[in-house]
Amino acid sequence: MTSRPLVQATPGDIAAAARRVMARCDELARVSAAPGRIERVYLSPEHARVNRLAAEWMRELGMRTWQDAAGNQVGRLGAAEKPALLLGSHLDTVLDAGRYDGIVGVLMALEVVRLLRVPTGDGWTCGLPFALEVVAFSDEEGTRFGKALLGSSAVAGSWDDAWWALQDADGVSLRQAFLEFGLDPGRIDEAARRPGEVVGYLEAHIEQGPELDRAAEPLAVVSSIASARRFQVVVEGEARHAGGTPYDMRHDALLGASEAALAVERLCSAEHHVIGTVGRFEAFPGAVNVIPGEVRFSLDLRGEFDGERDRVWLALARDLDEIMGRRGLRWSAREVHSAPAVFCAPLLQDVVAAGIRSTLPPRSEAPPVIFSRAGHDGMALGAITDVGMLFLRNPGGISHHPDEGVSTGDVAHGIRALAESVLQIAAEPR
Ligand code: HGY
Ligand code: MN
Ligand code: MN
Repeated sequence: MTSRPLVQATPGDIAAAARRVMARCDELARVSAAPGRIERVYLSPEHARVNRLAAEWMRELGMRTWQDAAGNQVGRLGAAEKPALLLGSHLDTVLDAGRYDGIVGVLMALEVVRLLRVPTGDGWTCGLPFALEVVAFSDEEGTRFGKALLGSSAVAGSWDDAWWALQDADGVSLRQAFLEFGLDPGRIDEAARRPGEVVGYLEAHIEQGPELDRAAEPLAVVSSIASARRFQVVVEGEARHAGGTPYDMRHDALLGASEAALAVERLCSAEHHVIGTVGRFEAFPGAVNVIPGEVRFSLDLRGEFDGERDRVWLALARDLDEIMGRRGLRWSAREVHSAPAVFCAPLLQDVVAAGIRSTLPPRSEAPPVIFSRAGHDGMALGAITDVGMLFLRNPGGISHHPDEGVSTGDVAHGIRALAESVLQIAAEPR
């Protein structure tokens, strides 16, 4: 690691790059399935449109571009025989999303390529010991099919054929959606990278919480990414007349499920780094004058360590047995997503810290280091390569919401820090 900054860009270059990132975030925000809000899910027409835009911006930089077998949009600069350092993030969104979650990381990665590329006689190349690739992952959120990290799981070679049967809210299977998007399910393995092809994965992302804002810090090193498990829980009771059924005869699925949701809050808030959320909650038959006979709700459970997370899940299962037994209800849970915690590689944490130092005023204390409660594509990439992440301050810490934010100034710092991180990796003895 060298303490002398390696990036040669002028403040004007960096400021122009940050302005371009912010303008392109606004442009991509207009590609949505729902007017007036941002909604872009896997294998949708909107996914295809942002891939075309990203490919165009990659080609402008002289990158070779392709859409891989899982619908990820990829750009590469550098000799074909070199392994690649992967940069990037995701372009898919949650429902009614903000415009920076994932998006800003893809666009910052493109600006790093712009800063580090070197001209050749008829184009550009990458003068580093590795090639640079920018990957715009296609499904980090799992919004459409419930299973997250589908695009990055394909790149990591961990695709599970059981996922083909996953269905979206309209009953369209993942297999059918692939075919309609123009992808061949039989070729999914072609998206997989062999470990020797990749030297690492480095992602810039907004912090999806308030820590940096509260600390008045623009950037942070990420230490690890929380492990995740997602469940679809069903509570079954008895639908009956809302007026004629006395309380001692009721088996109200909604009240049992409501106690369950409160148990999630009680158990998780007693833990240091386990977080549980009930995000979707549906009562059936859903008539105002019928006692709900069935409730289906989602559970998103995360933890800094897999074991802590799993211990809370077992405690919750015991609570659900007690609640439903007391109320004469039945419950079941289907796990729809699971990803282990990923600990960012020490070398990549160090280069990200060096990158942060290179762009901020000299300081005695080390840059902030944050545990990411949010999930990221690095959770999948961790299976094949070292992962590093740079967080950018998000004013108010709001995310997965239209008010999600990041400042142009912090994006400028982030671009310089990310570029410096790449050069620090390149300077490492190989
Ligand atoms: O859910 C998450 O934590 C991420 O934003 N997909
Ligand atoms: Mn994200
Ligand atoms: Mn997200």
